[in-house]
Amino acid sequence: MARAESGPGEHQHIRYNPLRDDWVLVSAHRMRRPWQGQVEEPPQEDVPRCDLANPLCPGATRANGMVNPEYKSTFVFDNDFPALQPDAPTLDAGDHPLFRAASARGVCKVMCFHPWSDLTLPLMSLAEIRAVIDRWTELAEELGASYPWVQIFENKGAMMGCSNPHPHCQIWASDFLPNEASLEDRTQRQHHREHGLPMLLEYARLEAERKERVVVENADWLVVVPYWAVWPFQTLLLPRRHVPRLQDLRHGERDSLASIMKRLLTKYDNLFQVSFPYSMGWHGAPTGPYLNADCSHWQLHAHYYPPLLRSATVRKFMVGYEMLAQAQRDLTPEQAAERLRNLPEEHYRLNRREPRGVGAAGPHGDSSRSTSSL
Ligand code: H2U
Ligand code: ZN
Repeated sequence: MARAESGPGEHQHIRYNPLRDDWVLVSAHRMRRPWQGQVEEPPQEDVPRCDLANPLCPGATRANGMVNPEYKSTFVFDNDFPALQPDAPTLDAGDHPLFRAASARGVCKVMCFHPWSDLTLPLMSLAEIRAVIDRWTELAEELGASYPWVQIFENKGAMMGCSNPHPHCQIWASDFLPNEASLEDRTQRQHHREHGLPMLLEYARLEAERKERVVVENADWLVVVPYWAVWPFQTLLLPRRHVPRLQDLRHGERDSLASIMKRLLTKYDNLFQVSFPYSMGWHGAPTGPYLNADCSHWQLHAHYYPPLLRSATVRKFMVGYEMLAQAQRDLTPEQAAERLRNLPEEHYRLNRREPRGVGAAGPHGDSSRSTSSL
């Protein structure tokens, strides 16, 4: 079978994802087809800054009857509807290999990024984003002391299942390696064994040289639409040096991370001039008992998976061929990267006159956010 040549252009081809050990079908010419299918509601733009009916707001009452404190920065609480709980009975292995089960233990937390519901990460100041990164790191370290996997993830926008219009993420820690974690552990371990260096460190170096899939970069970080991206505007955020876990970042790297996140997420919002929906999450070397094991094959990274394809209201569906055969994408990763790269780094909402006049400085106000024009 013929594999993709180095310049596949508009011809359909398949590309290999070394991190998931699978393939994606790239059919760039399909972007020209008409769309008469489902259109989505555009993301909500008129979110009130504070609404006591929103359980994530400071002072609001949550589902379990607890009242949130008047928090001023980040705020972490135990999820009132946790998918994982610390206590679970030990299960028998099952009486047949086709009916296997195992016990699962863990904790689920929710982290509010900011007291204001009308902000999102790209509209927050660098100091406020840095506070989020610091809290992520603390949680990764604290929960990672005993749990093998600490999954930090953000569902942004109703389209990605976000249940509250308030900037927040979730943290699920488990006493087992979830599927994606064990898959990436296997592929990175194998690459390290065969090539002698971490897969994603080598990948970042190559992408930095090749440039065609780079969206934004700074001295410490690189964001690319990966060569094997499945979602139209999927990106991969990578450190330039070998960093196994969030808790291994230096202070300067946390600052440059805040900066590159703000630049990337501003571009995302500017693409269709909406608060861009996505699911994102961090992957790094496993923790708990793995803290004493050799994890040198692991490289910290964040995945961003946005569902939108051609406008604020037309999303990509992962159905049909994707469910039954393999993932397929329409525009090439290079085209997606070029579009994102060419977008301005000033947020579109900061150029727009808003009906609501807002003058108050934020809890961490600094010059990187013009709160008065939000
Ligand atoms: P999502 O927007 O990604 O669904 O995250 C919000 C989480 O907040 C969700 O998992 C939790 C939900 O269980 N939550 C509470 O724990 N208490 C509440 O009062 C509301 C929402
Ligand atoms: Zn990953």
